[in-house]
Amino acid sequence: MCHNQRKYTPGAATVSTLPSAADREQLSLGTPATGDLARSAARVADELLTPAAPVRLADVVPAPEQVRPEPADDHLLAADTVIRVNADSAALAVAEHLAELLRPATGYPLPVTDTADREPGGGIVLTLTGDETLGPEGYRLDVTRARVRISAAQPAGLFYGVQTLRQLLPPAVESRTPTAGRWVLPGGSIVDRPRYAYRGAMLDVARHFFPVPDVLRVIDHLARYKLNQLHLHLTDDQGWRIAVPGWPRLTTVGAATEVGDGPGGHYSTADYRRIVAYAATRHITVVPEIDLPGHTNSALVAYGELAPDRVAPQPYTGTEVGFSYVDPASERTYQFVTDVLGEVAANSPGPLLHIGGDEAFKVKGTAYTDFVERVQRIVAGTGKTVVGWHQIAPAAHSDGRVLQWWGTDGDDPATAEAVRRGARLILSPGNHAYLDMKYAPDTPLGQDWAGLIDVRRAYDWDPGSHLAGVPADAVLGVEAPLWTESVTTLPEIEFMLFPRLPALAELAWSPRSTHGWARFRERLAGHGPRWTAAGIAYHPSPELPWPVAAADATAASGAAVSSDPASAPGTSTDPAPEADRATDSAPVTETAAIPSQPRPDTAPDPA
Ligand code: TNX
Repeated sequence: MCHNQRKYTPGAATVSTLPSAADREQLSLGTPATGDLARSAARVADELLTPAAPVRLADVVPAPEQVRPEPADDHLLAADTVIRVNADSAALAVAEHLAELLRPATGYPLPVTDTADREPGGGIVLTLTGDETLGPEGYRLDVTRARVRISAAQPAGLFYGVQTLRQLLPPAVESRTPTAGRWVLPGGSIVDRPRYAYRGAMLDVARHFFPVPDVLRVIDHLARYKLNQLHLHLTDDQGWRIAVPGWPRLTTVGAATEVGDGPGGHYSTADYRRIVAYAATRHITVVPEIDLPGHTNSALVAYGELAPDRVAPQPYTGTEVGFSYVDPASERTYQFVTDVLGEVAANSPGPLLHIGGDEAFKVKGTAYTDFVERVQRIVAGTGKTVVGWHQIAPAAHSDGRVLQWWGTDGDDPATAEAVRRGARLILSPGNHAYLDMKYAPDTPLGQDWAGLIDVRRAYDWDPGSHLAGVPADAVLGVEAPLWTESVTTLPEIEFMLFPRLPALAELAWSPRSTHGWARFRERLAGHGPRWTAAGIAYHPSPELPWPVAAADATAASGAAVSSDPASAPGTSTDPAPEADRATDSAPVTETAAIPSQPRPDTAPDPA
């Protein structure tokens, strides 16, 4: 699929053909993720046996704003370490989250007490301070021999400080079973705040449906890298995934398909609320998307009355786009849209509601802009702020509206003009941020219409100056979308997310002054053993200097691991969301917690 075919051309009536026939065959067969996934599986076993290098304060991803190491001030956690926090319910929840992260591997009880205000002393202290200079999401971390202190103005800042703290412990802290180790944190201090307020990832649960536990685990992955938005692409031609009272056939009929011949599925209201609530515990806001007026075949299958000819089409399980639409000339359509958006808004505490708007190739000119403008008013009526793919740019401005730019050439006058009229932007450039693109020609999953996206390509661009004619202050942030035409399982999601998601997270969080591929690839490679310990099925990108001993061992063992994605790395150790993890029943295993070796030399930077 070439990118020109996918660019929105007002008035173009083409049904855009997505992947080639060969690609499609591969997609609908749910091609076993061979090669890379298998090599990745081999690495899992090897890395768990490889002693990890000591973690340095400057190894954090995303790079913090300021880092001041004090090597003489390392802090050793102990079996009697206590976590102390202010008597504030949101801060207490962060402290409890920290304890839950650390208890399984350390086997320490790590009691949480609300005595941070009263008692001086050691251990881990989380304090809410009045220091507004840190902003709503910033934090300060001070590691000394005597104590580890995270301070922040808001609970979100404490939460991000906790994610940093977690990365400073040896990789085996990610293990779900007690692991013998010296739980050392490198001494010094970090002062940190995000560059952008919007730091997101998108999961397409429409092309393939993913059950709630998979989504919760993806939320955990976002939280590790300080992302704060999960955009859920809830509806598309191949399936409708969210229950709407009064429109039962959306889920009994519209949800029963997905790409290929899988059974589909949907989220009940309770499921959706569970996702939203779990995300909130990770300081992540769900941005729900109902894609309109195109990408609606599944709705039309359920309710033919919404179709322009009032005839329900056949279910669609292929991967083409641009052929379906709800009738923009029918009042019934607006009743439908009002009910659906009202329901989704009611269950979504966040401020944003995404209306899609992409690739409605058959709704042209003013029929399209009139439709978008009316839907923008419906969104405003729910009290939410509208987001749409950048194709909605030609529609009139509405208060606060946000465009999500997914183009590939950085020069888009229609979007720049919408920004001049007041729109703000989320940047998801297809050729840098699209996590459904292949890493390399031989990547067993994914597409390539926007190009190949290796880790460096995901990392090497600047959201602040990416789009011509758009001032830096119009950019709300960055989002990495994962479309799932070819992605069918949780390990496959992880394979496409890691290691690129952390690269995009760094663009969204870190000040531009920290940007640099040579150091980034080293910092990121150091996370490989962490992902292994967490059972994450990552792609072992050849661009990164993975810890040497593990790389050698992988080469020696070859790729002789099953090519069945079901045995891919992420499934090797039951990839449960953190909330579902067992904490204290498992046996003690000796793994990589003891930082007994200096950091191995890494491969020279090819740059
Ligand atoms: C474009 S990006 C789409 C999606 C596809 C994706 C595949 C956008 C708004 N629309 O419908 O899934 O390409 O890469």
